[in-house]
Amino acid sequence: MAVLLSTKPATMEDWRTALLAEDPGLDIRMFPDAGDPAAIEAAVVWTSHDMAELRRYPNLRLIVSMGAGVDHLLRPPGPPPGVPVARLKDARLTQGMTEWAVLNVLRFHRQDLEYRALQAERRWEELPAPETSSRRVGILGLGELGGAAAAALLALGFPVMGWSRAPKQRPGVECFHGPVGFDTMLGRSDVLLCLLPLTPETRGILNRRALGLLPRGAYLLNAARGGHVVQEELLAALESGQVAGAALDVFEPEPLPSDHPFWAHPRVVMTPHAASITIPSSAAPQVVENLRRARTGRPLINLVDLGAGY
Ligand code: NDP
Ligand code: OXD
Repeated sequence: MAVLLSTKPATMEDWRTALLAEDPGLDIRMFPDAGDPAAIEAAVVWTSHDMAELRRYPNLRLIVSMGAGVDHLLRPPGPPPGVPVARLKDARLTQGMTEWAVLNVLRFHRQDLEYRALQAERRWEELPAPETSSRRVGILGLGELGGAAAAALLALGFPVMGWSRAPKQRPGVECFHGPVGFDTMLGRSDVLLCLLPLTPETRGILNRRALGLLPRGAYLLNAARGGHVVQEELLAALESGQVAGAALDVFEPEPLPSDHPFWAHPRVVMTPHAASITIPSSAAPQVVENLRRARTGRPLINLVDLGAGY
């Protein structure tokens, strides 16, 4: 089985090394040097890869995303018909996102923006002590990443709520689902963290209406996809004070143009889609496991539900 590998040039070699460390016998073809298209049976790809290109390989029987999100793989034309797509569920990816979530919840909770502004003015001024047990955190998406962030924030003493597509039960987390659950949770979220996949249902979900449901002065954290946020409506909510601050890791488009108002906004903290970065050596075992399963016709792991879009 030949495996097509396609990602940013800077990480291509790391991926090759990591996959070969798991299975030295793998026949890895580094895109665009695929060789005979008929030899390619699996493709391990990241956002840059064009799905139309994958239609060149008549014997392709597995596509593996190098990340948790697969929205880029599913947008038209989507994967070649009948070819399953697997995603990553990786402990280090989850750890990275948990750290980003905790960092940014604490940043706003502990008035870090305000203290930095005071420092810039050389003012020695104590602000009122924040109360953890009354800072309610709502998490959109209670999957691999949202579930782990919920557990970490609960352990710090925050009241945590979560919203998912199907009803869920998680110890200590107040769980919501559906449109009524969405409105109810947002109405109580002093901090809203978005960790949803980007699908037709969730695109633009953080719009004027949703931001208006939040308690005035709430904070927004988005590390899911830029397409979840209607960016100009978030800017308006920041200007009016409805949203007191935002930590944003993802944007549309990426990179965010250098003249976009988010860059210089005093209430916006940005990272360049780096909340959690896939580490090839951590992800490689599950990728190679799936390649073995595809080769031997066993059930694949971490499969994406192509109908649901995640
Ligand atoms: P999962 O698929 O494990 O979890 C997705 C969660 O979202 C599930 O709880 C699911 O509900 C819920 N959900 C999906 N659609 C809806 C909907 N229409 N209404 C309500 N809830 C919905 O994904 P992950 O946690 O692994 O990853 C989430 C996203 O994070 C990725 O898709 C990716 O976009 C982003 N990401 C960003 C990174 C970064 O560095 N910025 C790094 C990695 C991922 P249910 O449980 O009912 O299925
Ligand atoms: C992912 C990402 O989806 O890094 O894994 O954004």
